[in-house]
Amino acid sequence: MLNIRDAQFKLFSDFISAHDAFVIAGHKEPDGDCIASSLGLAYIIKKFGKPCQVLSAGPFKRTETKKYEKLFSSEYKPLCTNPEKTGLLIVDCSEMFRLGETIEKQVSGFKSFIIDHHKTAAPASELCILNPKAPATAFLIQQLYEHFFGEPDKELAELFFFGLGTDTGFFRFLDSGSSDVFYAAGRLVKAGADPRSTYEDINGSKPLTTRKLLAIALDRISVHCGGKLLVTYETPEDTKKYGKDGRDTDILYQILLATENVRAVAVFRQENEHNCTVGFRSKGNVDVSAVAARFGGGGHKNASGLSIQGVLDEIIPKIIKEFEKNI
Ligand SMILES: [Mn+2]
Repeated sequence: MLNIRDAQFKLFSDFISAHDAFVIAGHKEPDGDCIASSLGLAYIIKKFGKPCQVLSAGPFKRTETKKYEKLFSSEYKPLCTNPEKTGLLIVDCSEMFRLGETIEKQVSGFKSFIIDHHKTAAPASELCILNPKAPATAFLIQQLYEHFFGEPDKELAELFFFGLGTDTGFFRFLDSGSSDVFYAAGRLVKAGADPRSTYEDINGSKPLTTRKLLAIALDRISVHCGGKLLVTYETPEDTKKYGKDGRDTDILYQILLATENVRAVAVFRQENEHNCTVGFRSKGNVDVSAVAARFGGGGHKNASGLSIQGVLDEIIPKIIKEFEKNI
């Protein structure tokens, strides 16, 4: 079931009624879905006639997110004198730590409501609209808007389309059970969203360095699990040479996963002397969120990741071993 139930609409409107002002916060390193969800929800709160502030810990790394940075703040400013009457709306994540340390510290005292589509074991609040089957949080926020206020205007429709387009890999990740998502996308286009320009916003204008780094990552591919798993990595030297703006991991995953017989890919990055991050993508029923969870990470069945102490030479073999059990 992809659509929000009546009881959940009621839960949400009760939360809005119970508070005088709102803080909206999504996960750190916001992506298009997180941005669209945060700003779309701010639209809704304003329509309800209540003040709200939109927070983000940043950084706004991805090319398509940069123009939205100025609409977010990293510092909470009280909008109402009684903190009991301030509600926290958490979007596109379900745990407080995902907001980023700076934001978490400022908002941890408020009563919260979560709207999210990530699988989670321990949501920060029992007040929530959580649907791991939803392809994007923006898809849930769109439903909230339409339920209470009807058709969105062009600007809001574009924003929701941006969120939906981001998390669905521009509709490539959707299967035959997704008709409700396409109906929702159709309503957005009817309201003025332009698929072609949104696609260009999400996928175009990448710095040339991203292409150079891509070449390095492709050159380093190693093959595991009888050809079902591809692994590659980025060293601190690469990062130094091409900068953090030099990454276009989405296209890297896309190219790797399109390889014959490949079911999963893992991209490793040595962030500093002590720490690595790892991103996983998979196809079909290969559940990479289970692999990520074994090492303290999380995410979706076909897209997950983790941050782990150690160096590439130690971590890569450990994780390949885990894949051998799961693939
Ligand atoms: Mn999302």
